[in-house]
Amino acid sequence: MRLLHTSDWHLGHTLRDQPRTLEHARFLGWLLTRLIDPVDPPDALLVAGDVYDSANPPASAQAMFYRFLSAARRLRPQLDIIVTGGNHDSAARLDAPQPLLDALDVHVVGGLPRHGGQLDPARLIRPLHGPTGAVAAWVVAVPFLRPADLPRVTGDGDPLVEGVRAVYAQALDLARARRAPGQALVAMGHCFMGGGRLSERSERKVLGGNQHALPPDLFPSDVAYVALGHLHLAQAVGGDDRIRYSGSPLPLSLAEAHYRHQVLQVTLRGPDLDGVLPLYTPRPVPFWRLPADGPQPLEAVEAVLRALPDAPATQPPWRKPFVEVRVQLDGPTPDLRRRVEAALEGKGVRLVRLDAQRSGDGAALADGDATADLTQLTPEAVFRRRWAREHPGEPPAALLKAFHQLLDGVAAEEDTP
Ligand SMILES: [Mn+2]
Repeated sequence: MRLLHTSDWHLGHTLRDQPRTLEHARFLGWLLTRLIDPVDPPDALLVAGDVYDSANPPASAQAMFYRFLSAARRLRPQLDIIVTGGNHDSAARLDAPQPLLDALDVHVVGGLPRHGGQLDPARLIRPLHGPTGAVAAWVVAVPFLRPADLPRVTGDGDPLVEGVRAVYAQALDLARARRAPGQALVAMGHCFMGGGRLSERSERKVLGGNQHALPPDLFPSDVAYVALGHLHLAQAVGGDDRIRYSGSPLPLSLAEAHYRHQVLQVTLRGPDLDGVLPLYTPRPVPFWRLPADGPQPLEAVEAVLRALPDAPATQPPWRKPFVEVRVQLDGPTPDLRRRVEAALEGKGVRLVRLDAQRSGDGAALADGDATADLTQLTPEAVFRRRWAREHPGEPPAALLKAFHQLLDGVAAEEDTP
């Protein structure tokens, strides 16, 4: 049987106030075409968390999600659709429409299901049907686990890691008990596994950071495939082909511009993994970091930006490239943003990040004098240290004079009762 594994849609995401709505609509439209691919249509769709970008997604993002589910069901009446919650999702919000989604036969697990205060593992497991309609696999659909969700486990080992292990063990045991010979075991999760590569800016560390990276041995060798969400770069964990992040379908920060965004087509043969194939997602909006080979002095950067082709007259606003501009500064440049924006005039791009690197020595205010105490430094000394952090040489006399005028003004205000 074939699974499509995807995650980290982050519907409702904005990049510096720029909506991603039409990019998401493009992706979901593309995904619908994959569901009805005449050559290799999937038998199940697994969405491993971070459906939404925030716990309070805009109504438009929720409408997009429901429109997708309803279209998917209409196009593929027999498709198994399993969705789990991520750390960006509100578990309760994902779970709230379950009575309606039950009618569509869409299985959503927003948060860890409980019954009478106890984990209810039966809600975590679902049969997956192969092309003939017979059960071909069982999925253990575990959502993002918050520390408060975890069972208390005593004994050796980190209590959080062992709590996660206990949840998977209980659910996997139940799935093992239900499956017939020849049926595969599949797990889902939204977590940070040891050995994964992080994106620079768009993933939050979960379960308290790196020290809580989960070990791949949560998934014994009888688990044919593990569909993970959370890391935005598609990757197999620790070189194990079975345990995979599909990555996000769209770049969610400029740092992800060079990822090859994808969903994964997973083939199971009987109880075993047969193969994993990346299906690359469309990238309707270019992401540019300029200059391409790193920060340069402002004049050189302005030349690079002015040399960009002018925007085609027919370009709709949502297709304008997202741009990060990287500048090397060697002194104060109060009109930096204005100059960059002027150089980009007419280029039809969206400036989402202006990265100014300064050639000062980068020292902290108290560097070189560990005993320095703000109460023992004059305001001018603090000002000089702050200057030295970002700029070479002494501060200009006019700037010092302006600083003292401000200081006198503040002192005069403090004197007034
Ligand atoms: Mn995410």
